[in-house]
Amino acid sequence: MIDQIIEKSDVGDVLRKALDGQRLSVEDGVRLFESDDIHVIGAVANEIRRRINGNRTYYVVNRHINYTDICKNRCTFCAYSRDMEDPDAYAMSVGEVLERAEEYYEQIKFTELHIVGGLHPTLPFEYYTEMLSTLKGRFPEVHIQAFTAVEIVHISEVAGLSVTDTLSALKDAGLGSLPGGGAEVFSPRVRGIVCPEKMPGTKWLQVMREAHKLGIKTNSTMLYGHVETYKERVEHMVTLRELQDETGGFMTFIPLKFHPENTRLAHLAVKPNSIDDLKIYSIGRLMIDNIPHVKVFWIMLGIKFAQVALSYGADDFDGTVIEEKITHRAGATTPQGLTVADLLAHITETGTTPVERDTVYNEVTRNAIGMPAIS
Ligand code: V47
Ligand code: SF4
Repeated sequence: MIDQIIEKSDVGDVLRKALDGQRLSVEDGVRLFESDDIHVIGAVANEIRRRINGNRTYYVVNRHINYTDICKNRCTFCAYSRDMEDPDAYAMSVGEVLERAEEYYEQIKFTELHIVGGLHPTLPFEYYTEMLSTLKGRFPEVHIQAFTAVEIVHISEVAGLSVTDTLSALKDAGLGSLPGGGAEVFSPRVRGIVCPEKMPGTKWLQVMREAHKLGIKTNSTMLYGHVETYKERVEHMVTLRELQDETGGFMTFIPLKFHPENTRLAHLAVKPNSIDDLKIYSIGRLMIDNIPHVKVFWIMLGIKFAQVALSYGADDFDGTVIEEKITHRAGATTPQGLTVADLLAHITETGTTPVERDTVYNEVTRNAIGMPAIS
């Protein structure tokens, strides 16, 4: 069936390569983005998704906490960050971070805390280690996924330590894995426009390499829909694929849809259209053949489209979240979080099978009173 469909497609030769397990080149990826044959591309991405993850759609019961919005970088795409003197700027104490975590633990027994923030100029190294050790002391079973590669470099500068020593110290304090943020688009041209103060993409990759060497798994992302070209998107994907060949430490690839409101890129005001959204998931699945999961962060994509993305290459629907500030300050109209019941309903509606996972993709089962166990 799929053979007949791809035969008629203008990108049939590229899709055939993907189905035969051959690697796609940058040129192949650009042709896929240029093609209008999105449903055929999606069908092939769905086939590959099924080969890797079957009919399963993973979800995680988690709680996001953004500990500070004060950031010295002030990327032009970011509506979340503030300067220290801004009246609504905030930085939580470790006690406040703990309180945030406590708020929902009794209700949903989350298995993951996802913690990221800005690059705060004065918080000391001990703030980060104490945050981790306090949370780990209180919630020993919960996996702490915290600090993007950009924060890790900032924390290492604050600490006066190498990246490796910083990662080791954070791991000893309770860090479980790194989220995928800060990658944006690796192209120096794009970074010069959207995040000129942010460290180069090569540094992001180096932090991930060091983390993987220490046995710390990580996610990977791409922020799309601003000034990047198709070629720059595909090159970003190939760069992730190359590092994954080397380390095997990436768990998932997460396309992040740019929200322009309240940002200094608001004048672009051309949000990626829905076809482009689907292409990102499908082409991401096809290009990056060695990262096992493609995650849809429904907060950024909207629930309905996130459901559709599950048939276009994505296999992971993240998560309960509970509180999200980064995209909501940039105009997102999605809810801040979802109940587990709603999450299950949204996944089930797609005809796929919801599977609760922990952060590193072990399956989770719950007993009669909702306590999680990893199987
Ligand atoms: O690096 C910032 C993005 C990232 C905007 O690893 C924006 O599981 C859209 O990385 N419009 C931080 N995106 C969040 C992040 C993340 C989120 C969910 C799950 C995971 C994971 C990671 O958010 C930043 C940047 O790429 N971002 N501003 C904006 N206006
Ligand atoms: Fe700071 Fe991250 Fe926002 Fe850039 S995206 S300004 S590094 S909080």
